[in-house]
Amino acid sequence: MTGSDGRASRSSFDRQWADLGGIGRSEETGGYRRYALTGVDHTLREWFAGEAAARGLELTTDRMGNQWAWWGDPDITPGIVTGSHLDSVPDGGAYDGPLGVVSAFAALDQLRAEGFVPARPLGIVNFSDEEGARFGVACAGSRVITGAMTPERALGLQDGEGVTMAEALRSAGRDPHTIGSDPETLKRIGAFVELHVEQGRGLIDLGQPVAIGTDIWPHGRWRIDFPGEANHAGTTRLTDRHDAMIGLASTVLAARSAASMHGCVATVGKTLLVPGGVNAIPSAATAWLDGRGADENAVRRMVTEITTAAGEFGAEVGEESWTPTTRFDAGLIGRLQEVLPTAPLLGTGAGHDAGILATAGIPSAMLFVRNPTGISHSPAEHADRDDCLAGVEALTAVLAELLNC
Ligand code: HGY
Ligand code: MN
Ligand code: MN
Ligand code: MN
Repeated sequence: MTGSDGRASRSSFDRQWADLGGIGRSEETGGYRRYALTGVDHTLREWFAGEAAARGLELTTDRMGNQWAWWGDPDITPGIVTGSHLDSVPDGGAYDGPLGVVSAFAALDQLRAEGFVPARPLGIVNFSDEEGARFGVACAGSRVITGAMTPERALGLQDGEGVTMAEALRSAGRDPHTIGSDPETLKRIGAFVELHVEQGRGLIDLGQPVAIGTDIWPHGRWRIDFPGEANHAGTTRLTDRHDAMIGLASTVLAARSAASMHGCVATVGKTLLVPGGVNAIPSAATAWLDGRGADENAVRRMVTEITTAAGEFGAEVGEESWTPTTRFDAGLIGRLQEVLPTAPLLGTGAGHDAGILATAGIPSAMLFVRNPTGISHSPAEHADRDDCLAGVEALTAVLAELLNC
């Protein structure tokens, strides 16, 4: 891979990035609203299919709607797969997900421009519903095809309007009965490398553009339902109130102190109040808790404390998803280190499809690209173009190594 001027990958990256930039972007906030099974999602999937077709790649869609674009036939030899996701959190940044997909196509273009002939297939994937922004469970696309989530559970998930995933699939013209685990797809993957914008400050502090991922912290999501009694905001005496919001507010503060006590992080980024009137005391309040930390037992202890605190207000706590500590494949990491000797090793507190595949036994690893703001899941998320191109170059070199045998 020496002597490459990288021109092919630079022009490919810039063109793709310009194409994607306007899809699902809010003029008002500058953030992205790219949610599963919506019109924007359909446009993104058409964009992905167009990029695959333009390169003569064989496009397949699996039993959860994940898209796979193949250079070579993975049914003859399992391939090397790269890629990521195109969906976002509400008002998310431009890079979380799309950087991995765009870099994958740009790396393929670079390999081809250099006359590289792979000894095994190269696949590029767009995982569906990685953020779980609409239906509440992250990595739904990779969880269902690996069996980490049953199709029944997925189909019953509801969005904020009460629309189930099954109904959303039907509205998108897809048969809900077709979703499920997909061993046919999984056996085509020899190894998976996901390039992703860093969602923290690690590379800023290390002064490097690219890192090799080592592991993903254990993390989970819990739904907490607080009971209450609707009543008039103006005429109801304080002593007569059964205000669901009080329990929620108190539990959020308890979560913060439990997190600090146990060296973890806890976030309540989504709540729902019923009836949701300014002058009506809430009869019900729901909080979704996101809990993570380097140590699984510490996270469990933190969540137990939060559950106890919520229980004092009569709340019910249900686990929505749990992902144990995920270590990426040591052998694969070793090969990435040979190709990228100056790249530091970096763990992450963010979940990724690479983690779900690794848990399913598929050799997986990640590359992270520096984010100078250190902020993610926000319009402030950023990666400088030079660092993005350094990521493409690193991914190209890694793929050349892995595709050579
Ligand atoms: O939530 C996460 O960690 C990932 O960005 N889905
Ligand atoms: Mn994300
Ligand atoms: Mn992501
Ligand atoms: Mn991901």
